[in-house]
This record gives sequence, structure tokens and C-alpha cells, in this order.
Amino acid sequence: MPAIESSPEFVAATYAKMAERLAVVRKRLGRPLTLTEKILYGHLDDPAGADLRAGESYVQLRPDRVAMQDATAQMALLQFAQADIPRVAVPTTVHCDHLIQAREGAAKDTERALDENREVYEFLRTASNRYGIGFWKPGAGIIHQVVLENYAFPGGMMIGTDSHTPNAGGLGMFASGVGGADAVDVMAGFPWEVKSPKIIGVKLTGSLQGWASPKDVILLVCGILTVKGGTNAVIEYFGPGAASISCTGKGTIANMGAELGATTSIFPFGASMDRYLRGTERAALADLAAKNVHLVTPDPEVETDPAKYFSRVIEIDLNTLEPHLVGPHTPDLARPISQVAAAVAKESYPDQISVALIGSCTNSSYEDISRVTDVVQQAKAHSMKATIPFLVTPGSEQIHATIVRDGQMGEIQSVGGQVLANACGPCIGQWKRDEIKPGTRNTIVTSYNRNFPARNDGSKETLAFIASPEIVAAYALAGRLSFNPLKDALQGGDGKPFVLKAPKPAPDLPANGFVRDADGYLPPAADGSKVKLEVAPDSKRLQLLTPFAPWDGKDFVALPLLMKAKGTCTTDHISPAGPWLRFRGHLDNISDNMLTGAVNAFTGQANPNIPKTARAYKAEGLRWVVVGDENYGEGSSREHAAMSPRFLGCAAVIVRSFARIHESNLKKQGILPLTFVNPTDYDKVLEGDKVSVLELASLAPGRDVVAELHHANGGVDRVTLRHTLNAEQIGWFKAGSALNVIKGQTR
Ligand code: MIC
Ligand code: SF4
Repeated sequence: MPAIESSPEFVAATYAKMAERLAVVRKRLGRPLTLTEKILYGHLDDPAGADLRAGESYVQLRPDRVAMQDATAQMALLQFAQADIPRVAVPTTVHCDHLIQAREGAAKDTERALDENREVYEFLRTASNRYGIGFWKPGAGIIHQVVLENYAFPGGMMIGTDSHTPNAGGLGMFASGVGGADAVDVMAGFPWEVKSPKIIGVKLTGSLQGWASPKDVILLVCGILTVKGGTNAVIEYFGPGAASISCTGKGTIANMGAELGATTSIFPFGASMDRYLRGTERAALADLAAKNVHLVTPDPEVETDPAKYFSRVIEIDLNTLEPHLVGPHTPDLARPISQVAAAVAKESYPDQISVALIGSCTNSSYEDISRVTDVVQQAKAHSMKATIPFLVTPGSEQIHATIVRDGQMGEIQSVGGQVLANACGPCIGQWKRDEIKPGTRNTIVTSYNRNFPARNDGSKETLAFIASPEIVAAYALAGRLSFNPLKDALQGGDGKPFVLKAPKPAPDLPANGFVRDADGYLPPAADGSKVKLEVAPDSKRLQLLTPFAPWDGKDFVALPLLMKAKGTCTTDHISPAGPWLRFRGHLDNISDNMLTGAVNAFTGQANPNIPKTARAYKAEGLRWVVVGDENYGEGSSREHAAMSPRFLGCAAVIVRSFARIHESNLKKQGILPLTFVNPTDYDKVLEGDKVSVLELASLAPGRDVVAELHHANGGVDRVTLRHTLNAEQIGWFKAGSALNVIKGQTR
């Protein structure tokens, strides 16, 4: 069994292997390398033979670790169980964070979750024990924070069944979000396959001033690159400004690179990472990274002549960076804070903020919370409290216990802050609000990372804006979105107006060290082979999987068009979260949410009956097709957005463009992901169409596919569709799923 920890021995062995593989690749390429290339190529399965064309080829990689959270681990482990493999091949952890509902505060909410989710936690705990996986209990913290504190290391490679896995890029790790089926590959000892990414360089100069924070770097980048600008790309940060940012601040930036669709984001090793490793009791790893600095930083030529090595270079001067706010409904609608008041007036956003929320996996570092404390202390000095509900989600028990000990939490509570469990809570729709009538149009401000409609409280009428924690704290005091924290006056409890000062630079690490979480972790049994994995046959929450049927070798002829989706269609639209999270381990039950959030292009409305229609087709033995718009499936890694369609009979998804993780999840589950070669062909798809996808017997890498749209009026349009399937992925389609292929190999 592999040790779970990133021990010094493990990391040293990783560096040695990286150096060996890189020597081979350097010979082949004969040029300086970016940091991304060093880690990527340092983890190649076959450094001598791999096809390295960025943005085009697929590379097979050997990640060092796997991390999974409770909402996605259920399906991943059900698939792993189906693959029938005794133990995981690489260090793997499971983290219970998504299923805790935010209602009454940390203690009660965690207790209720333990009770309500007992069966699921028991399954995850037992499966972890059986397969040799480290298990983090509910309440211990959010996956990305716990990974940063315990497992991430510079130069390492990790995949995680959560789109914000790139958070570990703050500690120099190549960490990527994947669907559960990808995780199963790696846990089963197979390589991880991913499109060889392009690399976008972001050069940071200067240093953050005043109110500006690491969050503002990524909010600005979101505005520049947009939600699809990072697709199949890695964002590599460099320059003196990058060195000036704390390790946890880098984590915030890398975390939210997921909002660009990036494969990952990464920072070079430097002093702040060294400090963070020592501050989290991993001095030996800091020493090892320093000794292997050539593996964890780019070659010097890259910094001096970046245009030569990156597909695009963006330059940001931190000295002049203004705090930003993004939203509503999409993270790339970015505005400098000074322009927010005008936007509120122009767009008629509700000015009154209903709730301000800080924390989450993205922004609950010691530095973040200390800067927030600075803001609330200024309010206290003027006898002022938050004027609206102010909720705080610590990222982990370690950070929670530390800010309680050091007094920040007390200060935040004294102005009205309410502490939630160390879990996802309101960030993933696990928020039971009772201060507002459901369906009321209202504004919230968060320091989270995602703001799709209905994301936080299930209501599309909630407009979610995102800013740094210190700016959100200022909004909690003012209660108005048109308030400019940098300039506008607040009314003190003493009746006197005052203007907030920019929070002082805060320490990134506690002077007295972190309070370690002694109870959150459960190691697996040394020999788990006797541990029984049981799923009750009548369970509402868990269901063993039945393999999907192989392709029957025939073309798809005249399949009904189940849905033509218009505009943004994220995984939250395809497989909504919130209350549905309770069915994440039960494919049949969760499929009742399929596509219920998507906007039907013919009616302009979402259709709650879509799953029923799909089930009716399935009952008739008919397969069906979905048509979608740009960046289809953006957002999360949840493979339920591919598995439910597959389960209910989807044969092909035809769109203008795909988000990376979703496209690969569709391939894994045996659905054909196709894009219109001519994007305007999307308009040719009409209500009542029957769709044929032809000549599938000659499906081959790089060969376009022909489809026919049979319209209700008898007309037919022929359209050309593109796919990115390579030979192996075509094998998954033929076998019915990737899992069917793996299973065959291990028997
Ligand atoms: C998210 O932030 O959207 C989630 C919830 O963490 C998802 C994972 C999931 O849906 O379980 C993600 O980011 O991948
Ligand atoms: Fe949890 Fe939100 Fe982070 Fe996703 S983005 S892991 S839901 S806190």
C-alpha cells in the first residue's frame, strides 16, 4: 500500500524520477522549459515517445496523488468497486465537505449532517478503509484547504475529483480537476490522459497595495480571459510580483483559475512557499524543493523572454491593481470597485445587499481572516456592527482553531459575524436561508469562486457578486452594493461618519504556529481486504452501478432531439447541486435532475419535465441527442452531468464548444461529444428535429462526422461535426464506457 502522506522520501523519489524523465525530454526539445512543462513532462508515462504538441496531442501522465470530495467520491468509488481492483495504486484521500448544510452554525450543522448523511459517510469511510485511502471526516475541512495544508508540494502532480483542485498550484503543484472516471484510472494504476495544454504566462510586477489582494489578481484575469479563455491551457504566473504574494494568496489565484476553464494554474517555488511548508510542519519538503529548485521553477530564459515560451503573455502591475468585483451570474463580468456604483444604477441590480459571506476553499487563509479582522476592528472603534447577516466559512479545522486561538474569530463575531461549519455550505447550495422569502430578487456578496444562477441558495433571483474577503467585510458593514469601501463614508454607532482605511498587510502565517487538527483524519487499515463494502439494495442514496451497454455497431439514425440548450449551460444547469447532492451516489435517483436547469432554446425557459421525457424514450428503447451552445458543461467536475444523460439514453452531445472536464467526462461514459465545424449550424437545429449521426463504423481520430437534421416539415440539413476522440477514446465509445475497458484489462 502506498503511504498516504507526501513524506520526504516520497517527494525525494518524485524529484529523482522527474529529473530522469526531464533529461529525456530536454534532449528531444533542446530548448529552455517553462515550469508547467517541467512538471508535465516530469510526469510523462513515456517521455521518449510521447507526442508533445501543445493544444493538440494527448499526453499520458503519472500523477503523484489523487484527492476526492464526498459529493464526487461516491460515484468514483462505486466505479472503482465495479473495476474490481483490491487497492489504490497511488496515495489517495477522501474529504467530507460538500454534504454539510449551513443552517444554524458550525456545531449543530455538523451534527445534523452526521445524522442525515450517516449512510453515505459510512460508505465512504468503509470504501476508504478497504481500498487503502486516507479519510478526512466531516468537519475537518474543505478538500482544497486540507490538501494545501497537508499534501501539496512544489513540483508534484495531483488530480482531484473537484474542479478547484488547482488550488494546490499555490504551493507549486500541477493539480487538475477531473471526473471520477479519470480518478479511477489513476487509482487503478493506469496513466491519466489529458490534452497537452497550451501555456498562458501571467507576468506580475510590483506588489499589492492598500485594499488590493490576491483575489483581485484573479478577478481581473477572469475579466481578461473569460470563462472559456483557459480551456486546455495552463496559466503560469511568474515575475517579481508573483514572488511577493503569500503562498495562500497564490492558492486563491490558482483555485479560481478553474473559472477560466484552465487545466491548472501554477506558481514557481519561492520564499512564501518555503515559509508555508515550514509553517505547516513540512520543513524537510521546503529543503528538498530548495535543493531541486531547477525542477520547481522555470528556466531563466523563460522569465527574460516570455513571449517566446508562452502562447500568450498577460502583464499585471500589482502596484496599480484596483480591487475588483465580479458578477452577477458569471465570474468573468469583472469591474473595478470604483465602477460598481454606476453598474448598480445602470443594470438595476438590487443595491441593498441581503447577506455577505466570506471564507470557503478559496479565501479563508490566516492572511485573509486577519485582513478582515482589521476592517471589523475599524468598525468596532466607531461602535459599528455589520448591518446585514455576515457569514464566515473557515476552510479547515486547522485554520478555524487557529483564528479562534488568535482572536480574529472573536473580533468578527463581535460585529455580528456568524461562524459556519468548515465545509462548502452556501458555496454549493447547501444553504438554508430564512431571512428572505424564497424567490425574492436580491443581492449577495461572497468571497467564493463561483456565482452561477441558483448556485448558493437554489434561487435564480439571487444575484451573487464575488470580491476579496476584506472588500466583502466592508460591504457587510455598509449593506449596499453601490458603496465604495475605498472612499465612501460609513455612519459610526456614535453618529459620526468615518471612512475605512485600507487593511494593513497581514501575516500569512500565525506567529505561534497553526493549531493542528488531531481528530479529523482516519488512516485506512493496513490490510483492507477483509473490509466489506455494503450498499443496501433499497437505499435511496447509494446504488451499485450496472455497466453501460457497448455500442451496437450501428449508426445513430433519426434520434429524437431531447433538448436544444441556449446560452450558458454549466454543469450546475445539467446536474444541479443543492438538495440533489444527497443523491450523488444513486445514479437512478439523481438522474431526475438532468438538464432541469438548462434553458430550452425554443421556449427560453427551463423545463422540469426533461428527465421524464428522457425516461419515456428510454422505456421505448430509444436513444436521444442534446444540442448545446458555447463552453457547454463549464464549471464543476461532477461526472453526474455525463452519467445521468448516459444512464437515460443520451447517444451524442452536439455543441458549439465544450469545457474540458465535461468533454472528457462524456467520452469516459461512452457518449459522443461533437462540435459544429461551422458554429452557425447550431441555428439549423429546429424544434422536433430527429438527428442522425452517420458513418460511425469509420469513426477515426481527426476524421469529421456527418450528421443529418431531419426537420418536422420534411426538410433535411446535413452538418459536419468534429470530435477530439483519439484511438483509445474511440475504444471507450465502442465498449460503452472507459470503465468497461479497464475492467476487461484487470480481470
Ligand atoms: C463546485 O464548486 O462546483 C463543486 C461542487 O465543488 C464541484 C464538484 C461537485 O459538483 O461535486 C466542482 O467544482 O467540481
Ligand atoms: Fe466547496 Fe465551493 Fe470550494 Fe467547490 S468551490 S470545493 S463547493 S467551497
